[in-house]
Amino acid sequence: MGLTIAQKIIKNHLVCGEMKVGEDIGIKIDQTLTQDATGTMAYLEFEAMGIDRVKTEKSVAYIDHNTLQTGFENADDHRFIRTMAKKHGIYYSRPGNGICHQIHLERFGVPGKTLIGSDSHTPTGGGIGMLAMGAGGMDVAVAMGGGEYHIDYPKMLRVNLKGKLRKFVTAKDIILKVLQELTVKGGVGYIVEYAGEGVKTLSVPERATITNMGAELGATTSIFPSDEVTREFLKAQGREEDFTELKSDSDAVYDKEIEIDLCELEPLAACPHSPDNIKTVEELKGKKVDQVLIGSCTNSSLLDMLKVAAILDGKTVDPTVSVAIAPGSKQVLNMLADCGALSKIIAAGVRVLECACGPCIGMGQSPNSAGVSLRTFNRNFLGRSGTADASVYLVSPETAAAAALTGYFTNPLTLDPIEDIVLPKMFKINDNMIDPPAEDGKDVEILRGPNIKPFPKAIPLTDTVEGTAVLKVGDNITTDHIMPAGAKILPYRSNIPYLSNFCFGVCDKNFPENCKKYGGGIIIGGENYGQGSSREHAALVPLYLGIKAVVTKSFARIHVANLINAGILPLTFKNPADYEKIEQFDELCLVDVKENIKGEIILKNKTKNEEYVLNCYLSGRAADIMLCGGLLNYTKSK
Ligand code: MIC
Ligand code: SF4
Repeated sequence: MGLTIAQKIIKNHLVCGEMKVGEDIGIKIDQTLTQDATGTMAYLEFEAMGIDRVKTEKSVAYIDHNTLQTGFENADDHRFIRTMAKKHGIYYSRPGNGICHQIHLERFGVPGKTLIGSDSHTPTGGGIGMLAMGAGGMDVAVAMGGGEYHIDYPKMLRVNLKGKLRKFVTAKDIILKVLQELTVKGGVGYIVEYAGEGVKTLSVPERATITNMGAELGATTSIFPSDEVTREFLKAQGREEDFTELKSDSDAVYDKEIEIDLCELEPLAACPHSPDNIKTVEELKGKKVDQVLIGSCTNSSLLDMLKVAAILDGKTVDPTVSVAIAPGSKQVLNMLADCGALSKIIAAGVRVLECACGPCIGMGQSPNSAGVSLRTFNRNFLGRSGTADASVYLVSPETAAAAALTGYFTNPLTLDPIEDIVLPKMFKINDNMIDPPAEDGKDVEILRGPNIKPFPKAIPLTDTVEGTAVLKVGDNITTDHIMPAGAKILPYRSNIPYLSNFCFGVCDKNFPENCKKYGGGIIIGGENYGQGSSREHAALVPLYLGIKAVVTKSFARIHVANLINAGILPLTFKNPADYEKIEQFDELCLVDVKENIKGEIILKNKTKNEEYVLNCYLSGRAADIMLCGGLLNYTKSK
């Protein structure tokens, strides 16, 4: 039987386990990346493992999230990460150099290699044919130390792209269409592969927009073939030697297939507050817009920015709209400046932000009260923009630019024609904001600031787990609900005790207090609990607050791994209807936990005098991690 692209890469990297759907497999990791909002914790964890130098082919530490320095905290974290990188053999991308995923694609990504990153949008690398996955910081720390990365062997989903996009209909509209078809949980348990004649019509940055936002499907990752388009991109980045061709076998078998006719695709928008709440821009036409933001790891490539410049050329943005751009990297910004496109953008009245995540993670640019914000980003979860009652829509750069000019949702198909924009034959290559590690890190001193506090240590599992149902939440709870981000809270990513005051703030302001009152407890959740970010803080902070188990209808992939790594029991209802029977503050008790960790566990509801059956089904390794009390203890014990 033939293999898919992802199956070929997995086969080449398989360390343990069988390539059978649902089985736990361990794969060798060639490259890792971290960003600063998850990086401090990941490097503290790496340090706790006591390894001198990373064992990967390439590891890169990026500073891109916490770049708003309103106090010493973020700058201290940057300095800590810089010295850790220098000492332990990691490349360091300085603040201002750009967003991790954009730079990794430009300067480091290699087709056919494996990459994990402490950021859920690491699948951006699938745009050049990498098997690139988001992971918790602890998993990245283990991979830096040479350990394999574990996933459940996924099913394969093929998206057939037919035909060619019309002008002003974009790669963003393709992934929004896929989200409409599959929803935010439709990708769980799958790797999504793109195929068909439409593939060759898409450039690498366009492919990367699609694989980037595959994170919103809940997929393990997404991947494109590596073909002549990939070779041209790598050549233009001065890295043609990194090219290898990758395609699926003609008799490869997929578990599911969908088809998208690019010729018929319309400009789309994801409406508040979920990336799968899709409408056509035509349906939204005429709706007033207050803010337009162009950037983020989804849409901040040179190609995206050049299109925006061409649309805005010689015009002025509507006076009632605040418009800003954040180019994805120094390379993009530098090239925009060189070719005069930046000048067109500035002349039109756009606010130019630094090359970083910025508003995408609520680091500035919060919209006005009840504001309508059009963003070329990938997430529009409630409250993420920093304005609780704002309505955030996710759109393409073309749709964003059209609204910037008119002040209303405007179908970009009605715009004046612009010239065809193609990628340059050669990008401007200047890696002077990427510091290589020291040859020998022995003498490098690690510099720590006072905000860096030790992370909570998991405790080995006990046979009986008692606890109050301190919180009950519904379906599709995101990591932004569990551990919100934003400019005010993000500086405390290395200070779990302080961060804990904000845990679940969007759902229940009293959650931290209740945890203190009841000595922690158990969380009850619905479907797809923990979707979104890879932030392990969404597990470490509940651990700090004394959460012992999370019982849901289903979990998102990265979050469930983070819970296991933190030694918190992830359990699902055997009968989903039992979810209804538990109320907040019921007294619960899990019995014979250790014995049944690979099977079914009984939950006793002492308040209601009822019993429910829960699935635990941890693989051999995951069960051992739980029994040891988390991944760090497990890794040390080996
Ligand atoms: C995000 O887009 O939510 C983030 C911020 O990049 C996160 C990582 C984090 O929480 O630091 C992600 O996607 O994993
Ligand atoms: Fe940064 Fe936003 Fe991308 Fe997350 S989604 S990595 S915050 S740009």
